[in-house]
Amino acid sequence: MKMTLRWYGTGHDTVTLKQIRQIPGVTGVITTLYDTEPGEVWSRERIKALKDEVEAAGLKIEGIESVNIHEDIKLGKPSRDKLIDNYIETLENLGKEDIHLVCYNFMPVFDWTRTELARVRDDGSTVLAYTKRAVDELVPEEMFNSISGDMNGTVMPGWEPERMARVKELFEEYKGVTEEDLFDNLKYFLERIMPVCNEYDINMAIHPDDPAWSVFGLPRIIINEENIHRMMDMVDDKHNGVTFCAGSYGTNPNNDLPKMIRGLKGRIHFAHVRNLKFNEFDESGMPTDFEEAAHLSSDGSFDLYEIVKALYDIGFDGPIRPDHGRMIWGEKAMPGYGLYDRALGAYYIEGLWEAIEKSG
Ligand code: DNO
Repeated sequence: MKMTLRWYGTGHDTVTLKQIRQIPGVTGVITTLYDTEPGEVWSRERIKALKDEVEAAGLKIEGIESVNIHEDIKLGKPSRDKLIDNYIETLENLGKEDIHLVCYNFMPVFDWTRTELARVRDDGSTVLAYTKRAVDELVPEEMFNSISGDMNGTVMPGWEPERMARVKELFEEYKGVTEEDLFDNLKYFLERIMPVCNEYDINMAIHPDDPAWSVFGLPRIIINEENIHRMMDMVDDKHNGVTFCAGSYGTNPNNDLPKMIRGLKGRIHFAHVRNLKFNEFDESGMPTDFEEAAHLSSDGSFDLYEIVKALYDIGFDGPIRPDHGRMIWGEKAMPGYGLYDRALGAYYIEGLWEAIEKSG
């Protein structure tokens, strides 16, 4: 594995490349052109400038998270062909700059969903949290308003104000769009981009829906083992793979994370490793309240040793990153993406990896 940290770019991130370079074992970043809109072509010049900046700091771009997919592609509208042409051009430009991993998601309207960005835990740290009650009571347009005050002046991925301004309209467009439609539209997109991925050896790593169930009645498909395999089988190409995000799949306790990892050998192109803490469940055993914990197994509900061991056992050699961290030590940063707790997370995962390697 290659240990990395997500970095949003100068001017968008409170964390600097210089700081990232000082976390032991971190050799690369996962980054993006944060100010581009879905559907826009990323120019080779801008990609090169970003790459030069990262390399000057002694790091490497190990992948892009995300090149976002325009809603018209997810909706299967006629305008999708031109938008997919643009996506292909972006992939070509990334390939020419020797970047071979792209993380993306196929979630309608919202990226990840949380109801709080700064829930205070017993130790005084703050974390992102989700309560079903709040989702049931809120109308989607209000969700952004109710949490935006806690963003610490940053713009969170998937919650850009432009996108939020269109939420109502987007909900109208998704009326009647089923999970089957979404699978069809994803297949169409993947079939069109696979030739360029093969030409430039670009691994596409779909990010799961977070949380791994439908929110606000919108269809969500990348939520469990069965659906991931369906997604890979419908366009069977090794470049059509996944981002294994423990925190997203793990929201559903029926997803056996180590087992899922073992079944995805060769197709996990990128790993997000983090922990969650479940606080309440409904009668069917589904969580109705969870919060993000420290990476350490004993702080949350997941066994991080088993997750890292499964990745080790399948010979995972791609980029891995700690995922959302708690906000600690007075840091003011994008919720989930401060420096301190993610650095602790990286160090912990590296420790687990070293111990597994040496005892194996
Ligand atoms: C949130 C992230 C997501 C993820 C995208 C990938 O913190 O896990 O925003 O980057 O869904 O496209």
